[in-house]
Amino acid sequence: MQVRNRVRQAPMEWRGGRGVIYLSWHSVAPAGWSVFAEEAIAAEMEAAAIVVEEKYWIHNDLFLLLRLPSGGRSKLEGWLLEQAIKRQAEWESRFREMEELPEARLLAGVSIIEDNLLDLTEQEGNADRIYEAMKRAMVHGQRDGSLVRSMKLRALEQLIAEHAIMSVYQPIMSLQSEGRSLFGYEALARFTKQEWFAGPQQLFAFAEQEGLAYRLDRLARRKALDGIGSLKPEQRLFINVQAQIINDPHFTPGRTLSMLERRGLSPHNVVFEITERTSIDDFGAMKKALEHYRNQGFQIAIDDVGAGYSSLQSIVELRPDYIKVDRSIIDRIDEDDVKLHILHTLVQLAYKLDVSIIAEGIEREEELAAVKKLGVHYAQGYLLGRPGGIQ
Ligand code: G
Ligand code: MN
Repeated sequence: MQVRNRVRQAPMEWRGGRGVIYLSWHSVAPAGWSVFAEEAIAAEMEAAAIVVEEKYWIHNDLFLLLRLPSGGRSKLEGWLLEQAIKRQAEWESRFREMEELPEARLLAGVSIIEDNLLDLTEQEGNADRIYEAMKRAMVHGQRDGSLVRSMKLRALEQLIAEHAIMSVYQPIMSLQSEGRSLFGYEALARFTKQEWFAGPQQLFAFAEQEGLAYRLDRLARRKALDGIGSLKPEQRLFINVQAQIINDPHFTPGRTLSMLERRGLSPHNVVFEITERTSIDDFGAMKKALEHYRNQGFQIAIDDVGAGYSSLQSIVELRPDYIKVDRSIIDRIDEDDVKLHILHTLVQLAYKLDVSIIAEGIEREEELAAVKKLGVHYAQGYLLGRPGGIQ
């Protein structure tokens, strides 16, 4: 293995940070890559878009040593990631097209060299730091999609730090009396800044993957309670909590209680909707945690029943007060006998267990009529009300 290009001495006057971008084609031997890359970099330099201080080729892997603008580490990291993502995406698509390699993937990673305070003219140490940075960029780039993941993580951390989250409320209607009456609302989190995520669900899923689910959930719960100023004492507020949250030492009712009391409400107004994104593996611990809340008057709903990841076991083990039937069962239920049978069975079960059923995702009058006819107690969906403010 031969490393071409030697480290050149950096100019005296410059004291900004530096960063490395690593680029490597996954499982192809890209014949024209080095010519392509050299030309692309020359064009970038010409346009003064980036300053490439040095290029290092190791076989077909390319390491670019870039000058970064001045600023704190976080700002430099954001800038470098943005530059890298742009080049990775653009060069990948251009090179794929040129070489007719539609499947080829360009892996990319970055790292920062924190040397702004050091004298860059000191050759010794400088080369070591560059080599260490090359290794870090290479490790970062080994996983497909590393740059985007890092960007998402930054965006998520920023969102949590800035509390860039709000709550909207979707009405839940009672079907038990003639006509429809308002039973309560489900609080749904909305993010004010989420350019890196398709929607709230993707954001929550990513947070879970990165171990930030607890913090995001806690923030969403607080925001949900912040907006309930006009909830009436007889109305219920349904708040989503992920099943895993019971492991969170901060998940204690104390704060929720005092927040409710300040608003003239009590635990009887609040229903925790348990969502099973991954299966619950310790029902014992879950039951114990929920017992604590129930003793204070909070109620429990099992969310998304009938969807892939939610199990009947949670109904057996947790004995909820409400069962929320997933909208996949409700969608066109009036035209599907199997769906009707499933809901009918769940309704029978609910009556036997003395539990209430809520049908989610009602979008059409026919669906509403069908669930009402089966004896479903409550309904929610765009037909009955979009997520919005509390009326
Ligand atoms: O999993 P959970 O039931 O908490 O999901 C709530 C999500 O479903 C929210 O993002 C909400 O906007 C959405 N939603 C609510 N009602 C409807 C509906 O009638 N149709 C569809 N497609 N989505 C709905
Ligand atoms: Mn829900």
